[in-house]
This record gives sequence, structure tokens and C-alpha cells, in this order.
Amino acid sequence: MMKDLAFIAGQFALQGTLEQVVPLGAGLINDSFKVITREPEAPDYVLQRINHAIFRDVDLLQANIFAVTGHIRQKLEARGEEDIDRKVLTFLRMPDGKPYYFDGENYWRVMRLIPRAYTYETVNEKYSAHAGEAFGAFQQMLADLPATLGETIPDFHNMEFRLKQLREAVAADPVGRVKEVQEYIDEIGKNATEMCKAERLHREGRLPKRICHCDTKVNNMLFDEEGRVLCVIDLDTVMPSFIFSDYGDFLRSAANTGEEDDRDPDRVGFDMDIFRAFTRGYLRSARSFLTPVEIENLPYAATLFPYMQCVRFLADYINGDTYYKIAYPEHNLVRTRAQYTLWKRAEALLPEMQAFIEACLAG
Ligand code: GN1
Ligand code: MG
Repeated sequence: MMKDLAFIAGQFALQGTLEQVVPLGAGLINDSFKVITREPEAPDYVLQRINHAIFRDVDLLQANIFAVTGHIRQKLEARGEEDIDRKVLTFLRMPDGKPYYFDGENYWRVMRLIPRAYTYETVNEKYSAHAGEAFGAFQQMLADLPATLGETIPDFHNMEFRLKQLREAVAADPVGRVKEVQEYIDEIGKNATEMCKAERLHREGRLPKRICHCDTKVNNMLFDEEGRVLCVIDLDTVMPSFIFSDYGDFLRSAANTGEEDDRDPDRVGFDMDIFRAFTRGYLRSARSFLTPVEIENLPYAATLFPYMQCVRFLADYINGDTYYKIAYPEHNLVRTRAQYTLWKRAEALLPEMQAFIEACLAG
């Protein structure tokens, strides 16, 4: 296995001598490996097997990523930023110019590993404030991207579509799990209209789509030694979406006092200190371009993402675990329950969130 991985990595024009390939990270979708080179001055690399069942159009996927990283690099250069190689990902092309290697079955890509960078599953207030500012800056840098980005997963954060998928799963009930989860299905259904507000506002022409990251959970950011954000990684889902995607998904992961898949619902809560720090940071960099409708609905976004994730995990559980990697048979059910709890806890805090944002804007 590892020998094959070394062969695949060797298809790219790596600097230095390849010494070892070891597993890396905890993504639920792609498989990642660290490619270690022998010479201290040569960079190490990240080799990824693209999940082609999920990202069906690999050419579009890689074109998006090259457009985004190229544009960010240009922006950083234009403003004379230092240490740019740690502030934007650098993907390698194959000797023939292709942005991936196809081995006849799987698609692979390679990027440089950013040195002295750290990822976390949980963050404190200080880090959250930096993260908020970084996502606002990320969205702003991409506001004038000349290329038009395609949707690498069509309707990825479209709540109406996610509910439709759940309804289809329930109707098919392929592995007979619907009965045991009826309570969740009912509760999700009761809130469906409210939760599809973003799609309605968009249809009415009151809510724009902007280029967003769309997978802003905490472990998709690299921090430096001081807790400042170096860059955002995992760019597969960068596409046009509502800004709620980035704001909401960060809080879904960072403000959760428990784990995304916590077995104990009592540990799951929505941490308002993290919410406040992140929101303050985000507004600092994003306030200049956000519309009043976007700002007004940030608390809604904080409830939307646990809700959406609950719907997605539940649909996958009902479908017999065909999408997310699982570690044990009822994993997707445990995830559903944890996200359900988080959604309810966040919902109870809506007035408090609203008041904080108003105070922020006034102050
Ligand atoms: C997936 O690949 P990863 O683990 O960063 C998923 C996200 C979910 C997340 C839940 C392409 O992200 O949308 O929010 O799991 N990515 C895709 O942890 O579906
Ligand atoms: Mg990830």
C-alpha cells in the first residue's frame, strides 16, 4: 500500500527525495497522506486521494482550486505580504500540466505541506476571533475572482435540497431504519419552512450568493504558533453560496462544547463566548461588504448549520451509511443526535445572539 502511494506521489515533480508516506488528518471524505522528503530544506507534501464518488467532476474541482489559490496568492503578493507559502496552499501539476494524477481508478493530487502549522478540533476565544476575521478576509479576497466557479457538489448547502434528500431516504427506507428515528424526522419537518429561509430570500432577490469556503469547521484552518490563522484548507467545496455557510459551519464546530459525534448529549452545548469572539472577528473584516439582510440573519445561520448537518447525518443513516465514513454501525445516528441537540441549544440562544450583533454594530 505505502509503496503504491510512494509511486503515486512520485508522479508529481517533487523537490527532494521521497522518504516516507504516512496517513494524515481526520477528514470524513478524502484520504490524506503526508509525503516526507529526506532533505531538511526540501518541502514535505500532502498527497490526497480525491473522493471521486462525491466530487464527480474532478476537472471542475481542480480548476476551482487552482483559480482560488492563484487569486489569493496574487492578492497576498500585491499587498506585499511576507511568508506567502504558508498563507495559501500550493498545488502541484503533473509534468504534462494536469492538475491531478489518474491511476486508472482513482484521482490523486499533491500540495505542499505548510510547515509549522497546527490544526485543532477545538479552539478558544482568541483563536475564534482570528478565525472569524480570516473567513471574512477569505470571502473578501475572492469577491473579485475573475473565474466563474462551478458547484463541485451541486446544491451542497441548499437546505431545500437536503430536506428533499431526507424525504427520499425516508420514502425508500432501504435498510429499515426509519422507525427508530421517527422522532427526529418529525421535529426536522416542523422546522423545515423556517430553515429554508435563505433559499426564499435568494429567490426574492434579497440575498446574494458569494464565493464561500463551505466547509469551515475548525479543523479546516491552519494556525501558526501564536494562534493566528495562516490559511484555510480543504478547498474542495469552495463555491458560490450564502455567506451563512462559512459563518454557520464554523460555529457549528467551534461553539459546540461537545464533539460533533458526542455520545453524551449533555456535553453538547452552544458556547456564547466563542460565538461572541468569532462574530466580532467576522464582522471586523466582513462588515464592509455584508448587506443588512446578511447581517440580520447571522443568528439564523448559527442554527441552520447544526440543523443541516443533522439532516445530512440522518439521511445517511437511513440510507445505510453510504456517504460519510463511519467508525461503528450507529455512528451516523450518534452524529444525528449530537447535531440535533446542538441545533436546539443554539435555537434557545437566538435572542441573545441577535442582541449581541446589534450591540456590535452600534458600538
Ligand atoms: C465533511 O471532508 P470533511 O470531513 O472536512 C463534509 C462537510 C460536513 C463535514 C461534517 C464534501 O467534511 O460538508 O460538514 O464532513 N464535506 C463534504 O464533519 O460533504
Ligand atoms: Mg477537513
